[in-house]
Amino acid sequence: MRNLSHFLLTMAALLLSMGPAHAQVKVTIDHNNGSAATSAFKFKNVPSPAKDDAGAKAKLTLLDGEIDPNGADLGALTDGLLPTEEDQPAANFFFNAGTGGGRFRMDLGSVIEIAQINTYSWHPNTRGPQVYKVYASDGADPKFNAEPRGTIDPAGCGWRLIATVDTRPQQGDGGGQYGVSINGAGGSLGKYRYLLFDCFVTEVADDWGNTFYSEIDVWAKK
Ligand SMILES: [Ca+2]
Repeated sequence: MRNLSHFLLTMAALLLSMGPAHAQVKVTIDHNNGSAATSAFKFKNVPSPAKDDAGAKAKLTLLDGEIDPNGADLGALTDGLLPTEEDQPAANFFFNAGTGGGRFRMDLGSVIEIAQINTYSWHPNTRGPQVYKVYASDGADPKFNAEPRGTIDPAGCGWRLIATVDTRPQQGDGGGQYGVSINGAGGSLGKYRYLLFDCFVTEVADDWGNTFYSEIDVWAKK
């Protein structure tokens, strides 16, 4: 039941969060299908994944949920290495089958001005699309909770909601490769040290709704 309630809370939160607070943030979504989806992760608008972004040195911590033992650890998200096929569990991070997603934190080591956050995924069907909320914090708020677990609202303990992402298509199972780029007005999302990704399943019709995340890039403003 925890899974379903997490899912329902999530959907309610997603709807509520699509307000004007995001006016300063632009989310670009690209989707490669068929032969366009290759190990190069080349997209129409979203930049390809990189090895030398600020995310490469980040420390990743699981805050909530279970990692699927058939997949890679959180480190796969920032190693600059990409899957070479559409269904390659060992080259992707994903939460356990039959669970409703989870949370992890990226610690960039110090406060930096973030220009862009890019997230990438690849799977032949329902584990392709991305559904998540990303929060950020500089850690300075006296109420700051570095590890908000479960249903604790990060926005109530020193985190700022940066974007709500949902790349699921209107129709079909959403298979393919996705690139998402989150950009701030004037080339900046703000100055932050921590990012928190609150990830949700793409569907609850079966146990296979947790996204195959291939890489997350964080770019400092130049
Ligand atoms: Ca990277």
